[in-house]
Amino acid sequence: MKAMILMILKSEFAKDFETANRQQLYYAISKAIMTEIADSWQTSLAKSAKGKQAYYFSAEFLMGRALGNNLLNLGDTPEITALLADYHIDLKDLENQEADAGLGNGGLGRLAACFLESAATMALPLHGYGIRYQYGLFKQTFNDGFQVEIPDDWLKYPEPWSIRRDDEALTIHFADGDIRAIPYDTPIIGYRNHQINTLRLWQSEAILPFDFDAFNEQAYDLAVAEKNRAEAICKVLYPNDSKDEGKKLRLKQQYFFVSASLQDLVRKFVATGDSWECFPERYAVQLNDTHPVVAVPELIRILMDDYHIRFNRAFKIAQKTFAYTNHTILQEALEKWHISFYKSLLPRVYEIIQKIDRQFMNEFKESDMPAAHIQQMRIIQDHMVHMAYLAIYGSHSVNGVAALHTDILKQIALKDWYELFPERFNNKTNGITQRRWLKFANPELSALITECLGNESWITHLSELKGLEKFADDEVILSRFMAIKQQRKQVLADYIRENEGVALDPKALFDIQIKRLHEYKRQLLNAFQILHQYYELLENPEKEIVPRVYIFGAKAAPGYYRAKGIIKYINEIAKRINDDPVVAGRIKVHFVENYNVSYGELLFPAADLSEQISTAGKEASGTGNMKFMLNGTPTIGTLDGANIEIVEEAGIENNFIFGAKVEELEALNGSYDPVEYYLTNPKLKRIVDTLIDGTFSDGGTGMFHELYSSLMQGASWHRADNYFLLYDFEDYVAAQAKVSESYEDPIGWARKCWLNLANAGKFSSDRTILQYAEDIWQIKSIEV
Ligand code: GL9
Repeated sequence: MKAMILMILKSEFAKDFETANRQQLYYAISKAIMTEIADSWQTSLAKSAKGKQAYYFSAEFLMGRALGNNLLNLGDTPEITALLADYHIDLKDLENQEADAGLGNGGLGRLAACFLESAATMALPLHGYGIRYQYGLFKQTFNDGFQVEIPDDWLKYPEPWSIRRDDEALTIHFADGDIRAIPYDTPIIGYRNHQINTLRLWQSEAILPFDFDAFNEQAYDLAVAEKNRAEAICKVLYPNDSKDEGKKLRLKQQYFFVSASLQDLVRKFVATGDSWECFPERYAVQLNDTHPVVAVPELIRILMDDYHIRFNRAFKIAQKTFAYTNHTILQEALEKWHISFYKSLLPRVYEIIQKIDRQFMNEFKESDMPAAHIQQMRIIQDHMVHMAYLAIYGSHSVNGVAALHTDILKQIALKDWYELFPERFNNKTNGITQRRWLKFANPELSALITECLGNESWITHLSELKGLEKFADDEVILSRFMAIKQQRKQVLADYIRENEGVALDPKALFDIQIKRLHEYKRQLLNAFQILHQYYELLENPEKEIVPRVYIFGAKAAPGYYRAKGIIKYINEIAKRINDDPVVAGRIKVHFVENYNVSYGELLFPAADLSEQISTAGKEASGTGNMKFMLNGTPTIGTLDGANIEIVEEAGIENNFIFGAKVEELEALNGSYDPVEYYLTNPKLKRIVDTLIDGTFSDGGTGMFHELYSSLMQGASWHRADNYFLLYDFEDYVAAQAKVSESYEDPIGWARKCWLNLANAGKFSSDRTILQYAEDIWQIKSIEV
């Protein structure tokens, strides 16, 4: 290993151990690992190819860093440890050289990453297909409290974890010309089981790098026009979380990676010489939200046009191959494409979609379903292609991502579809991988768990954490547990002081809300509660309270004006509170910059309280909630998404549940008037008024006033206080008071934390992925 690393340093950089810099060392070690695993990777792929395999089609894979996790999953690498010791190099230091692979927006993309890791660990033949964006999700900085976006140039330094395979490149046809799709393969390493799956990301390139004729005539822009057109497709990840942009380039991205991936599968299948009916017996394809749903007509197109299969037969093959996961019911997220885009960009695919739409009509016009309902379910409607409808009709399975979410799909959002195809609907509650989110992010707690349970089996069988319950009253264990929490809080505080220049007291309660910035997630409700605490202290300066540090981490989509207003507002609140000597040592507020996967690895283990306060019915599942729980952190939250299942497992008495339930909000049936709450609750009014009375400055942008209007007035496209902040405010304040009260009893608090950890077993993505494998894909674990 040492010789190999040295060789890479020499061949790639003409350096050695003494002269190489950290980035070069990181690269050389990573490449050496790639060399080490090459044989296992080949063997795994060959074994997998013998049976049925599953493919996760996703526009997003939020992988984060690879080095630390790969070392963890591979197990002992004494050569590397010795080498680092010899040259006094800290492994963490090297890990920090790696750029996060931030090719995703949030939960949906990170779920894809957890699934790949869990599948490899469970030895399931599941591979990922996606896009190799040149720029991932933007980096966030703050300028005077305003979010500023910076391009995420994650490929600036050589990227060791992927292999470019020019020999497997494919051609993709668009109406405005063909382009090449080049695969880059990244190994997905199972936990100490020699199973290695593949994430294949496609990069778009021009067929010819430049036009010599144009070049000779000195028309340089024209000479590279084709290259620019092709490379534009993979240039950047669209930074929207749960919002459909309806941009033509986005449709190009989707079709590009879907067509390449399907061509890749068809090419492999043709080599087997089997009959086409066997295609779904060899390949299962999971469509991660509607982003890859153009796969349905594209597979039919390939079968019809390249292999002369009739439409009906091709449709059935597609239907048996595809399964669709819905990740949100937010209306603005449901993708609809104007037919003019399809006609101009993908005319043949559009013809196939028309055939599918017509077949749907013909199939159901004589059913029990009223004709008007069928009309509302048309795949092509009002000159738009409805991707979710195309997905449901063109696949054999439709799943939601938490029990409540699946119920809402069946009873409300997709009610008509559920009536037509009840057998297609199923739930797969999300999960997270405990290797990254506990073993790697919190090694101290992992060691304590292993000590208590007597073995490490929980690392691949998370429900064994249940065995920790018997230590719930063991004060020695609980105090060691809380000491570890303290240590993780110190590590986080040190990091924030060094990188962001803010001192946080690790003895205070760390109350953390980290997730994308969205109105439905209600960071603004959290901010209002903080202001409430602040004003209470100003009124009673001597009041003793549990000291708290409120930590936020969130990126706002660059075009989401309101979300950016909320960031600025929280930063203004932070400035005011942190500068006020009256509350010093009692409340502090900090918004971390550039929250991403690596930052999450520091934040989740350091939390005392997990904020999961979305409006009931809006958060399909949430997965951050599970990461906190797994690190022994109680939730303050609404009965939304997977929170419901979390308290079912951990006990409602060990969490802090508040707020309206879905049924309650439904029953209001539009009669809710936030102004009433505002006028009848002077404390609340005073807080909401800080948006307009000059308490805080929005730099003259009008952002705060706009936030105020969104709460008080509504607009043509939404009701006033659409997300019920004022409705839930009082209950939230009361729940926060209970948190403080509970925290004052250290043993009682530790017990709550411990019981959350002990009951986190259900939320392993190992469980989730095994359910997909069994219920939807019908794939089996490989003998390893
Ligand atoms: C999301 C949901 O909003 C989350 O509640 C859910 O946990 C994840 C994973 O299933 O999916 N749907 C969605 O569009 N996003 C989610 O996080 N947003 C993005 O990450 C793009």
